[in-house]
Amino acid sequence: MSGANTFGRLFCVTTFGESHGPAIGCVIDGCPPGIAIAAEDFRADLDRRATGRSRFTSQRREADEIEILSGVYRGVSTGTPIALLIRNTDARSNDYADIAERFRPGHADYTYLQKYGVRDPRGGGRSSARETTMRVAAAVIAKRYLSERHGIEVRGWLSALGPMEPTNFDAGVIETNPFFWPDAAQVPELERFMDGLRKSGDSVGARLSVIARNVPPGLGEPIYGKLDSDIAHALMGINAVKAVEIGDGVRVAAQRGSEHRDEIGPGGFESNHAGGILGGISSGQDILAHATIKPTSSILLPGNSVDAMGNAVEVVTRGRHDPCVGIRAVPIVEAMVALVLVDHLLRHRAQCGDVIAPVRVEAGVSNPIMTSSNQRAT
Ligand code: EPS
Repeated sequence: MSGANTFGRLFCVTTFGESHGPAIGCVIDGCPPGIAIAAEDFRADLDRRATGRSRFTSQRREADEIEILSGVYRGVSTGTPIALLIRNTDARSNDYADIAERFRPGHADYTYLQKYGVRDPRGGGRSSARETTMRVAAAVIAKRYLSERHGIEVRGWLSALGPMEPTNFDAGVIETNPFFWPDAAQVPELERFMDGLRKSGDSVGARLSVIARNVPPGLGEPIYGKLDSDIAHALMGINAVKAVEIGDGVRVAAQRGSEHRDEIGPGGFESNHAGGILGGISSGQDILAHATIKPTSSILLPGNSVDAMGNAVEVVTRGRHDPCVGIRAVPIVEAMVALVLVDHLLRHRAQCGDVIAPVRVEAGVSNPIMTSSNQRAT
C-alpha cells in the first residue's frame, strides 16, 4: 500500500513540497525504460498550468524550471526512480501574515489544523494548487509513453465558466485563448466577465472536460479497480473539485435506456453516452470525463469566521489569488487522466497481456461532446 501522497500502483508518483517551501518535487517509480525525457519537454504543459501567464489568473510568477535529479541517462528513462524538482522562486509569505491565525471560510485552513494540529499557512502550504505542478510534470512523461507507445492522446478544455458554457465546439481554438475555451466567438465575453469578477473581489467555479482518444479496450480492473472509479478518484483529488462525471454523467438520470445505450453497428459504436467505459473497463471508444471546480475561497469580500482562539473575526484574503482556479486546471485534468491510463495500461499488460478477444468493435462515431444539458457538438 502506498501513502496518501502517492498515486498509482505500477506507474507510481509521489509528490512532496509546500507552496512557500524551498521546492516542490516528485518521484516517479515504475516508469518504463527507454522513454525520451529532457528538461525542456516539461515547458509547454507547465506553462499551460502556471500562474501569471494571463491577467485572468494569480500574478505569482514562478519560473517552474524542472531539474531532473535521477532516472534519466543520455536522454532516456532508465527504469529507475525519476526524481523531478522545481525550486519555488516567487513566494511572498508576508501576504499570509493577516490570515495565519484565522481560517478562510471555505478553505482547507480549518480542516488541516483539525487533522494535524499544526499547519503551514504560507500560501496554503501543502493544500495549495502549487502541488499540482508536479502532477502535470509527472504526466508529461506519462503522456509521452501513452502517445509514443500506444497512440493515445489526452486533451482537455474548459466546458463551463461560472454561468457560461460553450455554444460551439472547435478543438482547434482551445489552445489559442487563455481560457482553453472551445468557442472563439465567446472569448471577448469571457474576458469581460473575468475583468468584472476580479474588480468585484469575488471568485467563480468552472467545469473542465477531458477526452482520451485511441485508448484500447480492456483497461480497468473490476470490481475495486474500475477505470471509471480510478478516473473519478484521480479527478476528485484535484484541489477544489466538487463533482466528477463520466460520459453523460448526471444527465443519465433523465435518459431512457433506449437513448443512453450505445448501439453497435457494422461501423462500430454509434454513440458514446457511456464515456468509453462499460462495467469499469474501457470499450475502445473515446474516454470522456468532466470535473467541476468550486469558486476559490481566497477572495477580497469579507466573510465571517473564527481565529485560532475561537474568537469571531472577519476574514479578507488579500494577495495573489485566482478568481477562477478552473482556468489553470485544464493541464491538471489531462495529467490525472494520463496518470490513470498509463497505470492501467501497465496493469493490463501484466495480467492480461496475452489475451486475444475473438472480436473487436471499432470506436465508431466521433465522440459526442457535452456542452450543456441539452446541447451537443462533435
Ligand atoms: C494559491 C495562491 C497563489 C497562487 C498559488 C495558489 O499563491 P501565493 O498566495 O503564494 O501567491 O499563485 O498557485 C501557485 C503558486 C501555482 O503554481 O499554482 C492558492 O491560494 O491556492
